[in-house]
Amino acid sequence: MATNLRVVMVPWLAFGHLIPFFQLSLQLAKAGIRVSFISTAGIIKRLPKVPPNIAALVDLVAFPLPSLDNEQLLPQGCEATVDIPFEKIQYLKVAYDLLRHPVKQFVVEQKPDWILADVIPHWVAEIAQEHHVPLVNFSVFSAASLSFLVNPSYVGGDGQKKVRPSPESLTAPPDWFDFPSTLAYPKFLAAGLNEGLYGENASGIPDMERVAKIVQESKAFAFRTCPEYEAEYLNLFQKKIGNGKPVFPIGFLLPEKPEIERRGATETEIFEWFDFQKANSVVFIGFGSECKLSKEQVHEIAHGVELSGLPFLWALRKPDWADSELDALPCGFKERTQGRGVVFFGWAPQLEILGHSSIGGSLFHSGWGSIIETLQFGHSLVVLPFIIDQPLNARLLVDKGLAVEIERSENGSFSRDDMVKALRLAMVFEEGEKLRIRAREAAQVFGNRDLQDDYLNKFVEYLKKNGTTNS
Ligand SMILES: *[C@@H]1O[C@H](CO)[C@@H](O)[C@H](O)[C@H]1NC(C)=O
Ligand SMILES: *[C@@H]1O[C@H](CO)[C@@H](O)[C@H](O)[C@H]1NC(C)=O
Ligand SMILES: CC(=O)N[C@H]1CO[C@H](CO)[C@@H](O)[C@@H]1O
Ligand SMILES: CC(=O)N[C@H]1CO[C@H](CO)[C@@H](O)[C@@H]1O
Repeated sequence: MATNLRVVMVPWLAFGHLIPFFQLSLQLAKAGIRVSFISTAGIIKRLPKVPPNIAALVDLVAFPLPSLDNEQLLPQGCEATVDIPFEKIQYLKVAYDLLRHPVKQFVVEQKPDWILADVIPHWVAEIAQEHHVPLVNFSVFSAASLSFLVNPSYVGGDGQKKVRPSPESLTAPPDWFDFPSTLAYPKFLAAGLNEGLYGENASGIPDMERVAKIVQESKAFAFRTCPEYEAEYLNLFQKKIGNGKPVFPIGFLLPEKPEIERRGATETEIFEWFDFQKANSVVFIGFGSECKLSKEQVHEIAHGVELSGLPFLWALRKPDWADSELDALPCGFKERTQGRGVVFFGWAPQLEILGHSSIGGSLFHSGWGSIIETLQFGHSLVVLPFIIDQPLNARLLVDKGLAVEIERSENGSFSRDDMVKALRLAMVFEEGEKLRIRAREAAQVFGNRDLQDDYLNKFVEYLKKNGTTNS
């Protein structure tokens, strides 16, 4: 089964990117492809273990993260976006861009057949071109989100005049969409997002310019998705943005069922508590680690969950503004929800929790990775999006009848009463039955390993046939 094919992976330093790149590395190794996964030394230590049967094919390449002249801009030991506040991410990009030299050296020495890159390392496009290694952009976002975010006139080829779009343009479906769609950002997010995409920032290169370089040099695009969910957007991406280059839906890269190692005391308690709950009755609540919620937001969520009367399990990291775990929640919340709900601080075994039969729904930020993890079990979704692609993902889920989105005011605030309505609709109200049925049906796609493996295999075939060695 082993081939001589060698692939280099260059993911961005966010766990929402690192983990899918890591999963893809394991899958390619299973197909006999040799993979070099490039990251920083600190990140490599934080990755899951490579299963022993494929360890020989997965090379975890650890370069030290270059330090900045001004160390205050990026504290030592902070190597992933989750380690730093949002405003510091620009400095992480500055340090990350300095990896250009060791990565180039690595490519020169190793002469891989393919490079699979994220968009943040735009310099990989130059390395690929200079050393004649074909490049594939692997997107950890859905095709719908990228079709919206990547502006074809901005990324399309050299010589074109690049006009920075207005924030208002993000509040409606873009004019390159050639079918009806409801994808759009709420006004309160548009200005910040537009600045994030097109603003220069400390690294001197806007994110959309990074995207443009990678898009132009890529021979093909790979998406962590499948056409059963969003064929229309995959086609749109190929036509309008990918310039007709091959676009591969490579399936959801479902993680293997986690091996249950020893459980800590809190985890044991939770799973024992689960066993007393009715099937499909408990709401899982989790907002990931990248969006840092304010005190008002966390407290409003808490009040909404409390007033909903539903059993819940909330995975919450202690926010920076809270002095202690207890201080993160409204006064008396714990006592008032005793027996009905559990707040789990620290790292929660999310996949194992979502797979438990007592879970019936999820209240979350609608990040793409979490959507995949949740829908594979067919849970009903209640979405409250905050950053980057989350609002677009939420819209698409609502369009497809798979989620209820919590109402927001003009300034982005949301109320406990709207949360109660959305939660009860998704979990118990008669009117929500259709939604619950659709979500259960979605598991036949999202949780279907055979289907997902078929898509991945088509991509593997392409890598094997169309790399440097054979082209
Ligand atoms: C945001 O809007 C809500 C509802 O319209 C209002 O009650 C609240 O005071 C506003 N918050 C801010 C910070 O302006
Ligand atoms: C890959 O290569 C094969 C033959 O080498 C060719 O027929 C095929 O069109 C190529 N596929 C793509 C998607 O470029
Ligand atoms: C054009 C394209 O597909 N770009 C994507 C490449 O992959 C990164 C990482 O997921 C995305 O952020 C890009 O938008
Ligand atoms: C120096 C600079 O331009 N900083 C901006 C970088 O981007 C973030 C997020 O969009 C802004 O908040 C900073 O002001």
